[in-house]
Amino acid sequence: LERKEFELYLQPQVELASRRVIGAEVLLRWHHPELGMVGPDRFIPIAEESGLILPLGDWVLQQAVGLLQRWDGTLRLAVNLSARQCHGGALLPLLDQLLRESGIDPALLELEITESAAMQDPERSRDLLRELRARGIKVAIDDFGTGYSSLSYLKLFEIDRIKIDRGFVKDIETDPNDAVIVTATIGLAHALGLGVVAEG
Ligand code: G
Ligand code: MN
Repeated sequence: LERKEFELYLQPQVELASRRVIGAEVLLRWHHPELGMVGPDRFIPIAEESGLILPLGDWVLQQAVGLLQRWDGTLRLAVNLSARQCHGGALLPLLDQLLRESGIDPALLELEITESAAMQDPERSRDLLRELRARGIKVAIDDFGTGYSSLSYLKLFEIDRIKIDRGFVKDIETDPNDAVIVTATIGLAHALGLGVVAEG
């Protein structure tokens, strides 16, 4: 962070009905002087373990809100939250500060929490998600179907969207099982009044 070696990549999200880009997911990349580009699958678990995910995660949120402030007010940004950020207690004060200072529409910010992070402490997660949504921030469950795959949290957590893991989506045209799983997940989400994002 001090050497400014992190960069944010934006993965567009396309609304299938209109075929329009409606926003993007913010993905971290580390440009290491010797290792070259390092993916988040390599450094996020280490940052999570060491606690460095907290300043890193704050930086990502600040950058995302800064982008939203400069954009036109229609495109949304999704930001990944780590388990430690969710359960650390500093997230809500930071978000309040960023929202107040930027004046952005909170509904343009979507926070993604993984199944496994949410299930580490279901009660606290439920309270956190409730607090986020009370501020008008959108909430998505990331990597749906890959972690605990417990449907009980769909009852417990108030969320806006489900993100179907890329592992189910990538072979959807050739693997009939994947097609069935994705179809069923979309049906479940829509019946619950939730949006769906297919990853990958
Ligand atoms: O860009 P890529 O698809 O390789 O990212 C893989 C995963 O890395 C994402 O789905 C997400 O779980 C994680 N990741 C990427 N950027 C961030 C970030 O800013 N914070 C956290 N906590 N995880 C991230
Ligand atoms: Mn994600």
